[in-house]
Amino acid sequence: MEYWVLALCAISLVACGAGSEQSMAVQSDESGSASFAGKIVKLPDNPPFDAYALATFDEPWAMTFLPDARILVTERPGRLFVVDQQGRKSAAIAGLPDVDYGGQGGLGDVVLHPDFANNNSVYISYAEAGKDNTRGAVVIRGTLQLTASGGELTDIERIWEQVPKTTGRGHYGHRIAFSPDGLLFISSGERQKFTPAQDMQSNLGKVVRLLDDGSVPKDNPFASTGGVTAQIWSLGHRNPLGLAFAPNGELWSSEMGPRHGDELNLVKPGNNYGYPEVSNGDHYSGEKIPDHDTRPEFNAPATYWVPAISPAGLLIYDGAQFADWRGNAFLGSLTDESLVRVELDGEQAEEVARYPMGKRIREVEQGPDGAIWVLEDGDGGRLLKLVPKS
Ligand SMILES: [Ca+2]
Ligand SMILES: [Ca+2]
Repeated sequence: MEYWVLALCAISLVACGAGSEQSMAVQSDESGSASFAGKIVKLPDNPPFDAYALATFDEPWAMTFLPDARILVTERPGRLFVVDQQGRKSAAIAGLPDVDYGGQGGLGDVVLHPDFANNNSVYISYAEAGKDNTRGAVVIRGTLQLTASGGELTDIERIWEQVPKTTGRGHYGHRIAFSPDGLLFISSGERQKFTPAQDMQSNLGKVVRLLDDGSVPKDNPFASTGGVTAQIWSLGHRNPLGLAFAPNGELWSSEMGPRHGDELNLVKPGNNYGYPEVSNGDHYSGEKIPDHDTRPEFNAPATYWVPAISPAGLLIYDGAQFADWRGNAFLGSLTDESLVRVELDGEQAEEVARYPMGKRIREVEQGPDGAIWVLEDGDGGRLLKLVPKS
């Protein structure tokens, strides 16, 4: 249905142009990338980019680009779609597991195996139910068989799970990123239970590092301890909803703080990022948490936010379209309804711009042509393509 509406909009500029939005087709740019169709979106504060809305979703959570520039998009209630550069949405991909949808949980991230072009292997995270009203995040991999109208996920294998499962439906984290050398990193939230972030018998409140089949690399910092501890790459995290590698190979993570104190961390092996012992925010109960500077043995964030921005998706930009922004981090802000641009300089980071988007921003990605793409949060969340102002 949506495909035909969009196609009609692309043809008939008058019929679909409503209010502040106008429909238009966009020509190929100088880099020769494919043209795309979309409705131009009026943003609140005249940012240095134009935004085009390509498609809408029911609680979109994550996206990633296929080699042919189509986009995989997850919806938190449990659906996965393929969208092309014209905004045409496939039927929901078949074969996905049932997810525990509710609270902050459901279907989560999707990323491609580094050798996807040859093995069609994708990695997907989601919340699953356990015994006695418990839940936890899981990562699976499967083979993505695409067809003209949609596709199917087959050969599903369980790669990883949060240990232990806990009650509640918050702080799954469950972002996935492959390193430039092909290792699998997963951010794991502390499930709103605080102390697991410092418990080395649990992989909650951690970033874990695995081989692509889910086994543990021998050179992990705690590999010799064995068990779940061997998975741990870094600890003391709260709810790390952003996880991204910079072009120089550094791993960065954005993390929801408690009441204020959101963080951007440079993630290093064996390092402890302090939660819940320290935070530049405080508990929602009003109970104080000592600031990071009281406990120098814990890694302080490269930068932090008081008041909170509630960071979700994270991108370290490396494209040609916004050449001045290469090496900058972009964080999608939920509560501030903005896109936040941060300059990275060694171990330091500094917010340099904030672009109001008028909607909660859940996910940020870079397209193959160097455009910046975002997903709005919630029901009716739009897929937006951001290009330099024409
Ligand atoms: Ca993504
Ligand atoms: Ca911290």
